[in-house]
Amino acid sequence: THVSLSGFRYLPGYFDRPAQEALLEEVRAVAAVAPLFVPTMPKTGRPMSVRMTNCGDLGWVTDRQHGYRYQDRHPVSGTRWPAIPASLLRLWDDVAGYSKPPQACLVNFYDRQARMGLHQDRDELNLEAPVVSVSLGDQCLFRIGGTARSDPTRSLRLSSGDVVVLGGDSRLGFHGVDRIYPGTSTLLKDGGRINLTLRRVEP
Ligand code: MD3
Ligand code: FE
Repeated sequence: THVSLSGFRYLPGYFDRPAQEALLEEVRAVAAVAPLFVPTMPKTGRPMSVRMTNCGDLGWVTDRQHGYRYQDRHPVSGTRWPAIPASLLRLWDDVAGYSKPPQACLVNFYDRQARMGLHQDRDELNLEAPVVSVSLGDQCLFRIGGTARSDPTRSLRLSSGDVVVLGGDSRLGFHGVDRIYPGTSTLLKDGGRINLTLRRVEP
């Protein structure tokens, strides 16, 4: 791609179809133990359009009262998050170039109408470790810009099995998901898109 941020790596088709199916089963097992929840915006309490869950020692959550944060418990059930699947730990070892393992894997589920507005990820104490993203299911229009909201952005259509590594300067780039393209994948029976992001939260 032509994103001019250092440390941005796009690995199209990293996971083949059988590997995507195996990963989807792992994600279903995670969601069976740690059900998808509705994240709400700080202060306004406005629900986001994506549904979320996590695996790992820490999970990213948000609600009206306490805002964006990482915590070791599911916000509804109060139980610990399930472990990060071994296949995702292997992915991190393969592409992250970071010696310590990921602590959090955020699972975002997008139905055909869901979006994610342009934002920066800066709730992690560790901003040197990259974020590693995996797309499953329907394609999306992903957008990434520079470290100022007003910087120009580039758009990229992400497909099932694609991996993106956000390191270096791209780690603090503004980014978001402008739209889902319904019916562009047969991986999820009922359509939609799943994004997994592996993160190191602490130094
Ligand atoms: C660029 N997720 O969970 S993944 C998020 O497709 C998030 O669900 C989007 O943004 C999604 O925070 C985009 C690609 C991604 C993930 C993390 C990044 C891009 C990033 C962190 C910094 C810069
Ligand atoms: Fe993000």
